[in-house]
Amino acid sequence: MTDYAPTTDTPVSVREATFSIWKRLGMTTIFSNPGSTEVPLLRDLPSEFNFILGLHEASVVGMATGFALSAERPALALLHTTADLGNAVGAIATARVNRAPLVVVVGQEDRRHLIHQPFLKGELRDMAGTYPVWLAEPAMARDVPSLIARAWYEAKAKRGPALVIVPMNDWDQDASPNAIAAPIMIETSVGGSDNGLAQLIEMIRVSANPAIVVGADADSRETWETLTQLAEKLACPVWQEPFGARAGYPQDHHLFRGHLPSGKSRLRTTLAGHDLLLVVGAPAFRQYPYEPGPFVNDGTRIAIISENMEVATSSTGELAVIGPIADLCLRLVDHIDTRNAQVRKPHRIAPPIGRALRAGNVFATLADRISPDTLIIEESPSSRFELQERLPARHPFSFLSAAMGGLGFAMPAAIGVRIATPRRPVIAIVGDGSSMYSFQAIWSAVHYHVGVIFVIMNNGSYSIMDRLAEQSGYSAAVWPTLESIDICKLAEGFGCTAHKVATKGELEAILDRLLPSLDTLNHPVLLDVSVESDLTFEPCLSLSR
Ligand SMILES: Cc1ncc(C[n+]2csc(CCOP(=O)(O)OP(=O)(O)O)c2C)c(N)n1
Ligand SMILES: [Mg+2]
Repeated sequence: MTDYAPTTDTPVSVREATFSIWKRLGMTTIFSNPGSTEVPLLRDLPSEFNFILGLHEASVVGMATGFALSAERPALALLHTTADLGNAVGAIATARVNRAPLVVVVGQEDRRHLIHQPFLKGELRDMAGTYPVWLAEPAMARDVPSLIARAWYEAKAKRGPALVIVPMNDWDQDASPNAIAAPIMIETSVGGSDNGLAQLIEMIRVSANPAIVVGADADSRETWETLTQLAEKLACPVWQEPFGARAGYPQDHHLFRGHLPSGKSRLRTTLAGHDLLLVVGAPAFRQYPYEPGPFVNDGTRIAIISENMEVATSSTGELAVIGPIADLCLRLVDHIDTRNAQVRKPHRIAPPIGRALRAGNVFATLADRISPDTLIIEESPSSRFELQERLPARHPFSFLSAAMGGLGFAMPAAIGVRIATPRRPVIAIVGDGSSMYSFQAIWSAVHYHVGVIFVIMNNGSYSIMDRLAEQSGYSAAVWPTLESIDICKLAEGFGCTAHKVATKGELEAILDRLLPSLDTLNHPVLLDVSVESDLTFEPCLSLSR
């Protein structure tokens, strides 16, 4: 898939990986006025490259600008740290205003002694001001090839100079442990351009066993409809991205298989056997925590459909098509053949057994009672995966969570949703610890008569942090428990109706009382539900399928 094989044991240097990307992207003409920071890159330049020296940096960038405008594709300029970039700023500004796509690589001193302010160290990030359309500094050497590929896409899409700052010792580092975090090819499907669509159709046509991976950006009625048609026509399984903030597919549909694991080894196992992954409205792939190795096994091709440039350019895969998702999926449906479906029976997971109330019991009790259009806003860290399995999204916009993991979102967001759509049933499911970040939002709900139910999963602790501490070998967590907080009293202090719930019977009784008229509820209700911590927490384990 990439021009070098990131999964093999053969080390590939950052320099070699970058050369292969430049060749692939047609950037074999290098305009430069080099210095010492460029020597490691330019040593033994492969014969395919054409090096053009400019005697001042304005000439270097000026020539690259003319080249880009005439060739109608990004041109490559290579500059030498502060002095070069400083001299080139005027020409970079001109390139921006002339709408010339440029990839500008700026050399930096050796990373290993930047801390000691070495000779030639550049304060480069802000030097060209706001003239670059995009700028990146690699956190690690092996990120350089991915960022250079992304710079190409950004320069092309935004038609201006995209800068990448590269410390000189990065070029000889090993690039191989990571796949390139940019697709090999990006096509934009606007104004009737069908190039990307044609490639997608061909990738699907030759695949024997495709699967679809959906994400938050596919959460709309239109996209759900077209994706369902697409999956049914392909008779293929559909997975939801890990840590997605919204649901990209009806999760009660017979082809839905669940949420993908977020670690690479389990991701590979889950997706084994598929020769094509069509990733729609999601990055390929969001991960947590870090695990070495490739995302997928050899032989699995990846194509991405996205409306979001950043998601597309930072995904690993063979092809990304940027355009309106529902429209692209519909056009795929029109162009692909129907395959034979093997229908699997939906699998219902039994609630956990035992006397103490567990998160699984709370979600199973809710699942039996909520209407399909209920919006569940999730902020319950240690039980998120169980929640997603037991409370499948059945309507568009019926699952919502904070996309970047910051706590304090669910309670105010639930209130905002209900203010925007006053009869929409809204339930926020929030950890006891998480509830503290925005608890005062309850005051607004009380004051403005907003009918939201807050279900507080009270396990008396930062349970997920406790599990992570155990897994990291702490003898004991340094943070205390939260048992002393009386959540009901806090809510009542804000004037909110609140109930303590300790048993399944109590939970059923209160939900049976509240849920039938949730659409007309005109004040917030908080349920402080005592649950036992799940002592076997593992991120994104699929319970059901
Ligand atoms: C604003 C913010 N601060 C801190 C964190 C780190 N953090 C993630 S989960 C967590 C504990 C959550 O506890 P709780 O809501 O009780 O959920 P539980 O793990 O018990 O299910 C913390 C502090 C964060 N994600 N966001
Ligand atoms: Mg907790």
